[in-house]
Amino acid sequence: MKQFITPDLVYDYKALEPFIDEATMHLHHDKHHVAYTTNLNKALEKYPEWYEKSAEDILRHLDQVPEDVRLAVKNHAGGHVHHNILWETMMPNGKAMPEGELLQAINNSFESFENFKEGFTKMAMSVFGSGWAWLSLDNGKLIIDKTANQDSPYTLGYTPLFGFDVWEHAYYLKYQNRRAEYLENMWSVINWDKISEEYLKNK
Ligand code: MN3
Repeated sequence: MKQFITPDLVYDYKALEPFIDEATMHLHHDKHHVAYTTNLNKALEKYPEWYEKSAEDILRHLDQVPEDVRLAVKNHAGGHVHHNILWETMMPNGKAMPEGELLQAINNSFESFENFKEGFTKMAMSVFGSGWAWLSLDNGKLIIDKTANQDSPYTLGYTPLFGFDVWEHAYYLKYQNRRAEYLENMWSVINWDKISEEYLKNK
């Protein structure tokens, strides 16, 4: 029977230093992400047919998940998928900005890349407590949005392209309460090529 697995990082745990530290990467990937995946599998034990679906599809159709496990599935499928996106859209020595069609679309939607960056950072700063800021596609249109906890853009009908994780576990070891400094440094480790690829696939 297929169950959900936590993918290995495709770069070293210390590859994102000094922006994202090695200890945080270990804690975040090996403990937090693994726990979301384990608990998603556990939540679906009574309904193994759901293991056959993608976690993205589960989040898109949460209302069809059996009610007794729906809340657990929402939280843990969300945590699982969102961290998959996070690891894939970070990289060492990331480019400062995207190129080509994605850059054009960002310019069209937000006037300029600088404007987009500022709006996205503001959105991430405005998350009260735990949650995420997202760049998503809403019927082909780029939007900046936020969700609380592990609530998912997929459940809202959007396709997330990348997100900033503003749960304290994502930054507290290195940055303590300095969320703004963490967010500023996140821009140095973005994998714009991967995000462009997802944009072109889903637009
Ligand atoms: Mn996290």
